[in-house]
Amino acid sequence: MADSSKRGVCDTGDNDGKASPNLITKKPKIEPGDAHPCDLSGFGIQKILRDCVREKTIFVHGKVAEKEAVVILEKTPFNEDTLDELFRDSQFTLESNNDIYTTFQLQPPAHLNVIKTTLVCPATEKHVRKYQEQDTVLVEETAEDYLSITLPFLKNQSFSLQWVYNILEKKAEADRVVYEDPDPNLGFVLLPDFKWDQMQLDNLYLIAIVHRRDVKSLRDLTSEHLPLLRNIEEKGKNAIKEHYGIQSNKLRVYVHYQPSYYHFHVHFNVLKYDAPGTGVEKAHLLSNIIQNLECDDQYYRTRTLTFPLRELDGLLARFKEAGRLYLGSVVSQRGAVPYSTSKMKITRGKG
Ligand code: M7G
Repeated sequence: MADSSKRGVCDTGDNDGKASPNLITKKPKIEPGDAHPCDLSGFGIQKILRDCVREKTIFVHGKVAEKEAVVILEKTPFNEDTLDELFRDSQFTLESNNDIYTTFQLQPPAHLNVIKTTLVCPATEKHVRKYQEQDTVLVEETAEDYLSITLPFLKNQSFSLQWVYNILEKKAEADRVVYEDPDPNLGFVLLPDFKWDQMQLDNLYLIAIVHRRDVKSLRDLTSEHLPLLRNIEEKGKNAIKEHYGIQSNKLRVYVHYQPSYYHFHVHFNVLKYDAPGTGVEKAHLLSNIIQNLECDDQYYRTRTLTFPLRELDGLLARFKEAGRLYLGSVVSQRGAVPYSTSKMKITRGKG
């Protein structure tokens, strides 16, 4: 079994989200003006794609050195470990004072005033659409719809998986890997998700990416994959406990359907973090997936699966073209899908 090299965080048992100061791993510093692909000093803003006031995140479309780009700026949670420093070293400007109530503007030292920034460059039109504000509708995809509409669409139109292969082949993010099981069938790489800045545990978010390349999504899973799924659940949770001191019952472990990237992966985040994409219409708990496959090995190959699609998503257009949308929602065929009732045991009380 591969190593789960500890980097930084001390194991304090259940630490309730309190980060050790060692949580932050050393990151290369990029100064403004550096000839680096991430130099955003000349970023030309074209359009605000989405401004999430509550999440304090803004998605901006623009150009970096003539290339299409999307930049995501996000204000991150407070780090309890740096609060002392924040009070000690900030400049305070009085705003108002009334009786026992006083408001200030607090200007923290630069290193405590960091904005998590994600750059996608060159961004495709699909990336721009992914981040754009848009209405969402629920789609009910029968097993047949999957084969005739979704599968052909995703074979041609899905996002590149290059970043995934780079991780699996240690060509990128190798220093961020928290745990790896190298087994070609059961193995996976566990590392911090893009969305997590690793500054505090309150928004801990990791992904487990499987080594095997033949599982696109939830739809492909059968009981053949149970050992893989159980392995990810058990070893992923253990690694997080060991590395970050977070108990498994404080983790949300799930799979998206539809995912953005059709190489099987599992999301791990802390329960108290209301991460994007955790709604019931998109997230499937890994423990439920395992139980469903234990009951019916063809569960995900035969069921009608419901998921949200945004109005500019090409897949939604395909459902419309196929006549599978009706007045803004999908024509439901759930009743028409054969499902093995012999496997259901219904117990009814007397009377
Ligand atoms: P998904 O369910 O396919 O799609 O999850 P979603 O983006 O709609 O959630 C893919 C996950 O991989 C997301 O949580 C992304 O934040 C994460 N992710 C995407 N990229 C391109 C990267 C990357 O380059 N590195 C890492 N570590 N995570 C990524």
